[in-house]
Amino acid sequence: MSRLSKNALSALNGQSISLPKYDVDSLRCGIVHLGIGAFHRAHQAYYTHLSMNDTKDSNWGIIGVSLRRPNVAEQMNPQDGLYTLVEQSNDGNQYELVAAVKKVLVAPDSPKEVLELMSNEQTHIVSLTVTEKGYCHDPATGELNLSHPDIQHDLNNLSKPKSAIGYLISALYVRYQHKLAPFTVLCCDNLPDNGKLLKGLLLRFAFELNDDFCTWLKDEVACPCTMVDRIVPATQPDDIEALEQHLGFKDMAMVKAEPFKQWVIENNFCSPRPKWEAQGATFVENVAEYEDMKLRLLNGSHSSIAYLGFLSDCEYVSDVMENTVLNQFVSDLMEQEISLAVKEPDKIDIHAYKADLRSRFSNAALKHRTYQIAMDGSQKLPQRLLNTLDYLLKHNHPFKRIAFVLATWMHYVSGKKPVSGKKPVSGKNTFEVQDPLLGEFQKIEARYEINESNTDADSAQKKVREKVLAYLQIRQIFKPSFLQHTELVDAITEAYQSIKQYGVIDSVDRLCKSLKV
Ligand code: CS2
Repeated sequence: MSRLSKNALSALNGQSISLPKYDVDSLRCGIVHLGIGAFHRAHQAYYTHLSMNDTKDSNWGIIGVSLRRPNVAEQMNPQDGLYTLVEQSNDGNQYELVAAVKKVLVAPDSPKEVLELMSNEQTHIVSLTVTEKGYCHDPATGELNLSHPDIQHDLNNLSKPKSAIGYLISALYVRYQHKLAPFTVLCCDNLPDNGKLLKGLLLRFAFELNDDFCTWLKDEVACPCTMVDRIVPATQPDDIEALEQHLGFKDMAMVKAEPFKQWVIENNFCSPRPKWEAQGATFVENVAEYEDMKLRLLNGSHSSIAYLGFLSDCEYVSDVMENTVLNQFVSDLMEQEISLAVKEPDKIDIHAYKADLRSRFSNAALKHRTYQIAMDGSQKLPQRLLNTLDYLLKHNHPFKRIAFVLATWMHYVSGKKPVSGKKPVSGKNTFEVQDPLLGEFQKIEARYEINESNTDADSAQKKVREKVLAYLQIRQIFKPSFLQHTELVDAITEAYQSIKQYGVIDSVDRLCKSLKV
């Protein structure tokens, strides 16, 4: 079967796939995107594609950059950057061919080319989806981790950087030195106040370089905050096969996504930009309330679903929603705890928003793996659940469900599924934990595993408490105040012990009953 490329376009005409309405051969690039994964292709690149469809011009093409691996370049470049977006719902699939990405560069192979592009005045926007850990910061404090090996490297090798921060600084420094207009830095990762946070990291790095540059960066470079939303599971080999059956072409760069999409952007650009608002993006003066709502309700529930679900043998998010006990837990978590720490933003009906979330999580056509969401918890928990928890504790609001999720996460990071006496987990009991702080978790596990054996019930309980405290002492994740909150430590310890004894689902059931009394 032949590979999708520009040559295939005429054969696709008339098939059940929407084709670009702009001239794909004359794509000019105004955007460089760092971290071109599936999410960018299904979200920002798709909005840009819709915008070019609308205006029929091809002025806003994108050059994608991968900061580490060559796989996306290998998927996209042989296809002239083309890819299919497959929107999946229980009503069936919708297919759209996207041509907004001109090519993909692999930064470690061509750092000079990437920097030249970013330094060129034709580039108006540099956007990013480099995941939470790509910012080389401490998630608990939001500060740049100056001892991060990539930051250390970049401070000494600015012409051949490794990190996203290094690339941004290096290109902005050239623009500053040559008195060129800056580009807008558009952060599209799930971090609170993402634009502000990124600007803080850039300024911290620039402070090490040059004072005047620091001032220029502060005054001239806009880093709008954004709230991005679309559920985009990783593409699996059988998705590519199914699409091949449908299209008659092999598309190695396809992405699948839910039909829903949302983008709220701070109205703060220092450069021209596409008219994304004509495609449903919302421009506002302050994104914080939208961002908090999304991070806390959607992502907070998502991570909870991932840990509870994965340890209960639910492969997909929709499997969790099909389980009555877990489904009820997710609803109660949103209604009884998270919602207390969320303000309703302008023009949003929060009840409808939550109902939509439940139905989006239940989309069984989407096959979104709990394991995928569970990765990098150390980078995700602070903005998804811990800021909420902090608020709940300060206001004396209920918090036991979040404490339960934390206990589940503490089991998860051990890399072993808890085996309850009643229901042994099916399949393999151990699994690989993907997290930049895995080394820390392993140290804690090793310390307490030895001590846990051959102990009576009382000292076992004491050991569990010590283990919980050891996790809560990880400064990059948890606020020091959590350690002082006895009720919180008790609740996590109790939940941890219960999961060990009864497994996740029975423990959830017990917790729900105890909270309803
Ligand atoms: C998910 C998000 O993988 C994860 O951690 O929670 O990627 C989620 O699907 C998106 O933020 C939805 O907008």
